[in-house]
Amino acid sequence: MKLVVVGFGQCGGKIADEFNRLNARARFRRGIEIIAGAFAVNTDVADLSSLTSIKSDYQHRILIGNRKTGSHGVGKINEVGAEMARQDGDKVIDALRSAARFYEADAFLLVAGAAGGTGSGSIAIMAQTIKDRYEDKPVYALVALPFEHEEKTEVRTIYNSATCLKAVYSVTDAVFLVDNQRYVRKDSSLLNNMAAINQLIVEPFYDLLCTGEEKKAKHIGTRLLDAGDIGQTLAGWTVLGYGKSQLSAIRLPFERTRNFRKKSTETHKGIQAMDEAISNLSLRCNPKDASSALYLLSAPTAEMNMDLVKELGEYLKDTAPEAIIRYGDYPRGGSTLKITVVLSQLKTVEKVREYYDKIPDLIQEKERTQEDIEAKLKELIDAATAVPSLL
Ligand SMILES: Nc1nc2c(ncn2[C@@H]2O[C@H](COP(=O)(O)OP(=O)(O)OP(=O)(O)O)[C@@H](O)[C@H]2O)c(=O)[nH]1
Ligand SMILES: [Mg+2]
Repeated sequence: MKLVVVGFGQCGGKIADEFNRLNARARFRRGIEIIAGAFAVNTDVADLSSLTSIKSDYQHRILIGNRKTGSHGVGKINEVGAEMARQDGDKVIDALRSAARFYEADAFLLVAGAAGGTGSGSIAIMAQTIKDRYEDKPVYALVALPFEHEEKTEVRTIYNSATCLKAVYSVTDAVFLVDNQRYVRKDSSLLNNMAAINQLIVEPFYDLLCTGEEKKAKHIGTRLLDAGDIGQTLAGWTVLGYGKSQLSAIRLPFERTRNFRKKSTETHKGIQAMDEAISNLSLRCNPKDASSALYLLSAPTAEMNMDLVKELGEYLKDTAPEAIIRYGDYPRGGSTLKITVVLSQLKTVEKVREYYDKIPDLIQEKERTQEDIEAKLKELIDAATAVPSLL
């Protein structure tokens, strides 16, 4: 599956940059392309300059709203981000079309941080513009949710996240939710290491996108997971994750498992990798809420066997009993077994619900603060009545 990836704002741009690196890896290591074009859109010229992988011309690093924002971002006011996208949407479309491989793309993936200004405000507007223009290609979004400390300390965080999520959900085919806080769970040093977090965010897409693009028979599994399967699975709120197990020794491809004990160890390793994928999902959710799911087993040919595929399917069925499950096997890798899991069509997502539920109080508080400011200003003006005027 080939994607056109477009990042909005700083967060979106950095993650799109990481997708472009993922493509370079696929090209050099596997001789295939998985990204049909990578772009960054921002109101901030410095953010665009800090990217390293996306082509540095103005057709790939697209500056929007420069007169109004002075090329310095929109300072967390996502309504301004939305306005800039409305004004400069055509500029973005023209740039996307200029990509050499644009027409090879199976889908669009738009990326942004929910809590910022530019990305949070512009992603849904651009998703809508792209959808109207290219009706035959699905438009997916990947939205990064803020860290806990941002939710506690920055007033606009919740407001921006809720408005962004509502808008994005209503105009895209599926929304990948990625919770920044999840990535610092096990390793708090990551809190200040966005580059490392971004690598973890894009990693589950690697095999998922590569498998359908393989041309050599030896890398095509008995059950190929292609763009069609992925498209059938993805709808609405979506999470993904991956896990891996180290295989003990590299075996030659013809040396298939005959020994039942060895076979059960492999199955065990497969389940262990799937378990890791599920506990590392990009956002904490209840898998029982998923109406569709997929898993991709990627391992050396010698390690693949139908028992393993079957057991993995049963395991996922137990975890997400209401989901229609699609799967694929991907003969790749030397000594690791990898499992990628996607849970989609989630009926409800607690984290999103929490943002929405906080909005009425936030709006009331905002109105109260505004009234308070106006009352204080009026008091000061009244107190100046007796002061002679110089004007
Ligand atoms: N995962 C990830 N999150 C990021 C990154 N950069 C910023 N964020 C998160 O994104 C949110 C802030 O959004 P930004 O993308 O910086 O804001 P922006 O869209 O550039 O908007 P303005 O700067 O206000 O114009 C915060 O929740 C950050 O934690 C990144 O590289 N990776
Ligand atoms: Mg910015």
